[in-house]
Amino acid sequence: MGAFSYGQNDALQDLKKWKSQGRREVIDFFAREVYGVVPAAKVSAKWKLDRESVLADGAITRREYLLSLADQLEARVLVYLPKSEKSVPAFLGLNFGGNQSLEDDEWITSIKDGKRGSAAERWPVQMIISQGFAVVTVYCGDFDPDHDDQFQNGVHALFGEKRDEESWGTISGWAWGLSRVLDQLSKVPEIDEDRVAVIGHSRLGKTALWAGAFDERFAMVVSNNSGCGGAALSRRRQGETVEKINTRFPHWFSQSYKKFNNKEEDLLFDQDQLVACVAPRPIYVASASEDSWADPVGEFLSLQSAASVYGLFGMKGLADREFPSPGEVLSGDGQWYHLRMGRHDITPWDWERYLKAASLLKKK
Ligand code: GTR
Repeated sequence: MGAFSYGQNDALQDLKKWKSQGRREVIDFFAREVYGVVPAAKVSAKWKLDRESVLADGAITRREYLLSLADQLEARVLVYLPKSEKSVPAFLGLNFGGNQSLEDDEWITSIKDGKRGSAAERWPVQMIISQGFAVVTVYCGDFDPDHDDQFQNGVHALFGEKRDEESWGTISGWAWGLSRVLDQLSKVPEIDEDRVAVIGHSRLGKTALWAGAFDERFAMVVSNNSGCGGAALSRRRQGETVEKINTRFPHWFSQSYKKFNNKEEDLLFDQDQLVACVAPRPIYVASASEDSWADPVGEFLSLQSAASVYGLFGMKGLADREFPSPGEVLSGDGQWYHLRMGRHDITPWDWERYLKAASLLKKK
């Protein structure tokens, strides 16, 4: 496996240039040509505590907040807080199946009578809380439904926009939603909004990466099994390709992304540069050994390539590490990677490692 190198962005030689120009060019490229541009207009936001309950003999406080955008769209935000004298860091991520998928408990407001507790393994709340972190999650469909509906609803409908080639797709809409939740976390006194890690699995791992690369307020990024359009290098064309993803999920990206179908070499920047936009903030990319569709090697090489930007900040990242064997964790300066044994998923095994890496958010 050869080292993968940039070569497109000469700002990579110089920290000042990267900060003043290079990073901006990369973000601009990914907005216009990959995920789609968010309209410039601001929308109003209201944040209201709807309900609260106390669990585990007071060790956990659970709340549902309502985030209302432009008085049109309502997202229900489920929050778990550990008992703590001081404000705590948090993990913020979207969920696939509705907030009720986190726990088999009638208390949680259900999305479309969805199955309760079906994603409990994916969200080991007790474990996360016991390590001193809050959990903040929203059903992704509250921001945009995950199907091709010509952007008639969800966050896209809030702007009355005229769409063009570069208009935002669903992943960009989800990422924007995450930022709108972050805007409000200063109103949750138990959470320190400056220490929020954004996390996601699979399509939501692509979302977490785009959200964290774009919005520098996120203190850490965890992108789990994110594959094509996430951490994996597109130019390798392994597993899912740009053409395959654009065909199966035409609504995820901008229209302009379609021109790279089978033309990955024309991409001005590959996904490694998006990963680099997270620097110097900590990033954890993870793969699963049986998840060849997401191209684990491509996910690793992308992270490793981004180490050159961490290098500009005086951080080593995973620059000189070999691709690991299943079960191995690589921890570098600001960068982490692991290859979990098994299939495409996010499991307590993954979370244990994320929590360990995120412990640096506790020391701030
Ligand atoms: C697959 C898709 C992947 C990944 C995954 C998921 O069908 O090809 O890009 O996002 O779905 O989100 O579970």
